[in-house]
Amino acid sequence: MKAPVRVAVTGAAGQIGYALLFRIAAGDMLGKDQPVILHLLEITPALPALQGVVMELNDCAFPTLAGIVATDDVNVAFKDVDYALLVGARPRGPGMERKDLLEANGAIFGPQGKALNDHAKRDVKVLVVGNPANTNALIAQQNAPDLDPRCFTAMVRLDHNRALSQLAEKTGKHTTTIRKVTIWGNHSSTQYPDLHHATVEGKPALSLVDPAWYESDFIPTVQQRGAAIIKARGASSAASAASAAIDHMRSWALGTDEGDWVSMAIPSDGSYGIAPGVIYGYPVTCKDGKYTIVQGLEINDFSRARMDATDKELREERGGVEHLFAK
Ligand code: NAX
Repeated sequence: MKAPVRVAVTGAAGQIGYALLFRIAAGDMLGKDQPVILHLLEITPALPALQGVVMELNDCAFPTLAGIVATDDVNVAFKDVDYALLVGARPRGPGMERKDLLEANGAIFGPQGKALNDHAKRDVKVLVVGNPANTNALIAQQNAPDLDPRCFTAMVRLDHNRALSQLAEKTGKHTTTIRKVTIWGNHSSTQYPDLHHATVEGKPALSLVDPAWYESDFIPTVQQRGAAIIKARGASSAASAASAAIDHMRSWALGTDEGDWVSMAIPSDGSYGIAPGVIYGYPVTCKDGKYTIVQGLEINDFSRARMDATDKELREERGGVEHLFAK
């Protein structure tokens, strides 16, 4: 067994938290040889429920669970953490405008960014799941001036996995035969699920499906999948979101497969004409705990328009939260 690492999870008593913590504790995220100390953050009224989750975690007697810190103090939650999964967020309430939603989340992710800045390990890997995930990640990043901006990422891996599953179903092949799917941009309905570089059993994906299916069925289905789950289940995606969060962190920490890539929302750096300043979904490979944007992909007019539309939305969101950035 390696020395334990510290993994913070916010919103730990929520529904994604309940699907996530047991898998992290069981070694699904960082490996069966990597003990973890869980740092669980909740708001004060949810502490009793969180205690119940802690009791259940202990009752699993996981070999890789080396300790639990449960708290409502963000400074305790992020002390010396190596990984931080920011799941807790303010959902949109009845009559709430987009502006109010961004503001309410700013009040969560600004202080959390500052606490990470002050207390986390200098190479902390931060994944924001709570929506609006990309812009919440940006707020946290902009309140952590002493950390490398690249420590902050947001989750488009659920969208990536949804794209794999739709394409697998259409082609009658297993998801494991699919490579090089990309989710560009925002985790919202403007995201662009791109199959132009994807392969199924080594064949170009777009040679196996009707272009009309790709444009009018696949893209909107992936974009609207979250809403479809809410309609069917009466609650938002939880186990699949938790599973995608595990996938995101595992790829980042342990690396991506040779000949494939994953989608991560990361600070834009001008690659593919997306100017710096937003947290944008890109195709990336990971090695030795670092991610690198896949370069040199050909982008046609169809893709360009969609990549720019989701970028535009992210910059509008940014415009609504810039006053929350640390000076
Ligand atoms: P729940 O409402 O079940 O749980 C959220 C938990 O966060 C609650 O227990 C709440 O007490 C806690 N919380 C609120 N403010 C907090 C704070 N300041 N510090 C610590 N904890 C706090 O929501 P759940 O279904 O778990 O979803 C969590 C977030 O994930 C939501 O914002 C949701 O929109 C987002 N999602 C993101 C997805 C993605 O792909 N990026 C997909 C799934 C999900 O919709």
